[in-house]
Amino acid sequence: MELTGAQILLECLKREGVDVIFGYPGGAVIDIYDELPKHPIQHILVRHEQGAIHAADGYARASGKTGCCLVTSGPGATNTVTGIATAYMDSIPVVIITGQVPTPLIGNDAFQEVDIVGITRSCTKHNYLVKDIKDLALTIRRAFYLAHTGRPGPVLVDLPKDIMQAKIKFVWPDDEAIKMRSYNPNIKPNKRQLQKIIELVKKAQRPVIYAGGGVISSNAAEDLTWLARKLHIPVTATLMGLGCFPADDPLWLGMLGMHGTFTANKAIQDSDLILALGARFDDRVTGKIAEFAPKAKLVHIDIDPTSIQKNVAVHVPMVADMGLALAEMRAIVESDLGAFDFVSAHEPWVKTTIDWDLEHPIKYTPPKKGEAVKPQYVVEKIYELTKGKAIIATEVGQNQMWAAQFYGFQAPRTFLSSGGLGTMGYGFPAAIGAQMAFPDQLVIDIAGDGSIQMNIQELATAVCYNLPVKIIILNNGFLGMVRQWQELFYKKNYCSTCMEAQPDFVKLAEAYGAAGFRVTRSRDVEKVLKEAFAIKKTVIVDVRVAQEENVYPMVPAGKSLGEMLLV
Ligand SMILES: Cc1ncc(C[n+]2csc(CCOP(=O)(O)OP(=O)(O)O)c2C)c(N)n1
Repeated sequence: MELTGAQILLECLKREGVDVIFGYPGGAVIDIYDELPKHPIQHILVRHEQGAIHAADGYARASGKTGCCLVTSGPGATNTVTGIATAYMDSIPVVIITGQVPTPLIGNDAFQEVDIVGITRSCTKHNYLVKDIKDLALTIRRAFYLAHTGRPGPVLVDLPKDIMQAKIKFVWPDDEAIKMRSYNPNIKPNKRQLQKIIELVKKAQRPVIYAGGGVISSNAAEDLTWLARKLHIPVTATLMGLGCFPADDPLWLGMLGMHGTFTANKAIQDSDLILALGARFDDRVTGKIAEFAPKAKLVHIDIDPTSIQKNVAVHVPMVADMGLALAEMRAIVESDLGAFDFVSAHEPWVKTTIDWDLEHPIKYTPPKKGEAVKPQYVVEKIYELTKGKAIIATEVGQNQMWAAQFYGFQAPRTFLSSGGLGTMGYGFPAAIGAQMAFPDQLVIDIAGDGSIQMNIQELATAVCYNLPVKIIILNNGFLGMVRQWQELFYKKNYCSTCMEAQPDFVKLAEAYGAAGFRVTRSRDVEKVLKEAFAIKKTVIVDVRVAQEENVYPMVPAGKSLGEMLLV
């Protein structure tokens, strides 16, 4: 039987396991929307296309599946670009379906035409314009294959309207057909090389594991935790790696980098062996590269060969899937157990790191009587009340760093944050995506008053689908992180960072049909949070926090990790 392009697309999405799609209709995709109700795919109508792509991204990060969004041509497509770049920088698998004007009109400046394939070339893993209905099914299959294999990432498929209306006999391409000669990610770890790494660990006196998002995306957190404990190696992680190792374990050093802990940064600078696992030596992590880990041999395992030796020179490089590499390493260690006493070998070093932590724990000055709530206290309370079991999304800025520092992440896929791009407005729609994946989980967006206003319109989406996402605004009345830089490095010239004319967030929540609370005193924080978490509704909690609180420690941009500013 012949199917239309729109029918083929939906049939393919179904077979790819897509159960939810985030989108926004328009003329170019109306044929797809016309078919959608006949398919077992739930469509979530967002209020802005940026919301659709961030929600698909949040769904992917939380669930480990590939996220999917559908938008129209022209402005619909361009509205997704920030979200595509966000997913690209953080290696998140999403497939973006964009409508396009009919093929005969392409290049004619037709109504709502943009060259979205050209625009997104540098921020997608790959992108396609389908010009012939014969290619449609294969293209969709390849898009999903590319999105989730190798180093994951966003793949865009641009679909002209006439292709959606054309008809052809539907054939589901088999696994052989989707293979591409030019695309063969190397996923197999080299066993000899792994043995060599274990030998290096035996010789090391001050080893550190530096884990990144690759550990989470390859579902390797359990093996990493097992190995760190067996080999008795302290663990630090990037922002993207939070949750790959339980924060209440004595081997946990905290996050490293610009707003990392004293202990993690000191450990990196003193270490003699660093195992960099699925991390890419971002400048927010390394600080001044020339002075990064001056005493250490570097081992780097990553799925992406172009990430290796890109920012720093490494001694032992290895291209492999992190999940396979750590599973294999675990097997080697298990078969060799008893042959080497890793605990005795590394105990003095572990003890040193614990002492550093006692000397310089992550901390803040509690408010004096009558002073405003400290934002860090709010995050601590959220952690206490949820016992580290919630899914936490964040916006960008100080709120993001306080969430990273003061919430003890216990499990992978419980922290959703825009790491690479630092996209304000990411957290709330991402939380909506995560809540769709896990309807019974507590999903919280820790927000700033600036960032939340970037995608506040998605309150309507959350309310419409009864998504009980909690938005906790750490409301300092400033674009706090920029203000902090102005304070520290620009002589307090607070130009355009004071958020005047704020909305009344409580009334705003209510206007959308959500619940709203305001907190102004520390003693009310716990009570209100409890109440908010108990309600099965979308909730905003507007917490008025100290306006000029800073995030510490801080490594000033361009300085080495050894040059931290402490509280
Ligand atoms: C889309 C976007 N625009 C601008 C920035 C630059 N920026 C980084 S942090 C920040 C301040 C964020 O303010 P707010 O959301 O109130 O959070 P706070 O830092 O106060 O917690 C800004 C403007 C950004 N990261 N993303």
